[in-house]
Formats: sequence, structure tokens, C-alpha cells
Amino acid sequence: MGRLSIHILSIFPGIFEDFLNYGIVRRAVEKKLLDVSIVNIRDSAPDKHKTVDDLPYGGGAGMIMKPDILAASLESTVPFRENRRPEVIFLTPQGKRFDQSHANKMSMLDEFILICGRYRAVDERFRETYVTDEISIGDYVLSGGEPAAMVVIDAVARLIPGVLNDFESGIEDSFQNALLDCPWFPLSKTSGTFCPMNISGLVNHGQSRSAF
Ligand code: 6GU
Repeated sequence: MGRLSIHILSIFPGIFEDFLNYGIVRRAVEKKLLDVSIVNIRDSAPDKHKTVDDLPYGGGAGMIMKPDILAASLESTVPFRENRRPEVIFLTPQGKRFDQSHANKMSMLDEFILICGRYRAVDERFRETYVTDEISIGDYVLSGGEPAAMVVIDAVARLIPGVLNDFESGIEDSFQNALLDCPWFPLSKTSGTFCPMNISGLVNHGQSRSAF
């Protein structure tokens, strides 16, 4: 087990395979600071067609994720016990807006579960029983929570102590404060045609904004 364990519940688990194999997230997993398990919600559907959704009670457009299947999927992932009640975070456009301070807090947890919503909604009883927090990544509607789960995991993984090296985390400090940074240019002289200041190989980042 890594320092932080994240479990993702999704009906499209394949979406995450490549994502986990690149960059900082991959490094966090390789350093055993992070582990991510991906659970196919459909595996918990007992019927032949692996049904995970149902018509809404009372009618209306869209489908509802079935509570029994979600509960079975969740319980098979993390058997809920007195001493093990991880955060269950539902990804939904109705959730609280995800930001850097949210990411900081999540990076300090031992374990959490991300449930990727699909269809119109999740059953209200499931929300009330299991969901501890709801996150949205912005004011627009995605077809499912999967891209949002990737955003959250990327932002959180880089904050786990030991994932970034000293140099990267030094940059990160100033980046975290204002979430703004000055313009940057590559050191290489071959990039000089795009950036005349760079010919010397040195750029003063404090002045580079006014130089243009
Ligand atoms: Cl977390 N899920 C969906 N489906 N849409 C979103 C979102 C999440 N955040 C913004 N839009």
C-alpha cells in the first residue's frame, strides 16, 4: 500500500489505464507513495446485461445509477468497518468547486474513493448513506466524472510529500501561493528564434514580462 490509496469506481475503467502511466502520477505510483485501484462498477451487477442504471421514479429524462449496484461495488472495494471509513467522494457538477486547498487536504488523507457519476444522477439513498463529499471541477457539464477524477488525482498526487523533487517543489511553493506564474522560456538556444532573450541562455523571470 502506498502512502495514499485512491480507489476509483467507474463504468469505464479503461479510460484510466494510460493516464496512470505518465508523468508525475506514474512517478508517485512507482515510488510507492500512491496507489490507485480502478473498479468496474459493472462487475457488481448480477444480471446478464450488467445493468447499472434504471429509469427515474416519477418519470423524467435521463437514467439513475442503481444504489444496490453502487453499494455492492463500494463494499467490495473497501469493506466498511468501524476503524476504516474512508472518504467517499462523488464527482458531480453539483459538487463543491475543486481548488488547490481541496487538493492539499486530500493529499493528506490515507485513503479515499472517487465515484465517477454517469447518467443523470445517483440514487439519493446511496448519496445519503455513503457519500461524504461531492466535488465539481467547474461550471460545465461533463458526460461523466472520469475526466474530473483525473484532474483530482493529478492535482493531489503532486502534493504527496516525496513525489516532486526539491527543485520542482520549490517552484510549486510560489505557484501555490498565487496560482499565477511569470512567463517561462526553455533554456535551449535552439528555441532562440522564438525568444531573443534566451540566446545568452539566461532569462530573468522577474523581468521577462515587462521585456515583451
Ligand atoms: Cl465532477 N462531473 C460531471 N459529470 N460534470 C462535471 C464535473 C463532474 N465537474 C464539472 N462538470
